[in-house]
Amino acid sequence: VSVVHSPVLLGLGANVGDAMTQLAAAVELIGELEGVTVEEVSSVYATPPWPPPDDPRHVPQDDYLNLVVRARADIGPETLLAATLELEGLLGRDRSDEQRWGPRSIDIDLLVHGDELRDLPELTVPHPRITQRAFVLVPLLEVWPGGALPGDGTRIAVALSRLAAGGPIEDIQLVGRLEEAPTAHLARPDGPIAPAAGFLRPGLEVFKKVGGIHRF
Ligand code: A4P
Ligand code: MG
Repeated sequence: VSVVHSPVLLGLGANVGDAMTQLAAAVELIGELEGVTVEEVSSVYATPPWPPPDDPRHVPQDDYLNLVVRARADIGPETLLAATLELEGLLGRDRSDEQRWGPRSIDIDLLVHGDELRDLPELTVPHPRITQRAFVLVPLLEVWPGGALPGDGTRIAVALSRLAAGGPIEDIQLVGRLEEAPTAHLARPDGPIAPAAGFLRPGLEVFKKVGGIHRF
């Protein structure tokens, strides 16, 4: 496991059920991962589904709520992704019942993991579609204003201005802060969370014990 001191950025989205509660729960659980410290959470934005309606890949669905989390991690990208995939399942996401770019109760994308570069189907980092998505770039710029993508070094601000040159981004609406959301109570699963499968090495304890009711 590599020790990473450059920031980790995670993109979260939800458009099924109580999206605000799902986002709040996901942020809380990310902060409880062993080896992960959440440093900054962006505002919440309401965003139209991507790809847009004039794109043949568009899926008609409700608007999303999106935010970006900036964190420090001393776990590598494979371990972190395994953990966030596990969190998605814990929060009720059922991937067997999904369409690409279709509606989802919670989606956690690993956008950037320090200077790490991966180019595999199961893990591509930086996330390959960051620069096409205002719903990622706007909250990303908020929490990482001087940020640049490892690899080609594209600055977030430059990527956003390029995207804006190609079409409107004013559809991205500021909703507010997670901590202002009216989701005061959140039922949490009891007991320890099962360790993630997949990339996780046997014996590695990713999760701290969580349980009970948390307040936001
Ligand atoms: N995977 C590879 N690299 C990564 C990475 N960097 N982060 C693999 C996360 N996952 C990564 O994930 C499918 C597989 O991708 C995972 O098993 C993992 O091993 P997925 O979440 O089902 O992704 P996907 O839908 O196939 O593709 P993509 O492009 O990641 O889609 P999104 O972003 O997850 O699409 N519109 C708005 N406005 N807001 C949204 O949040 N989200 C989506 C979902 C579509 N449109 C949206 C939004
Ligand atoms: Mg995803």
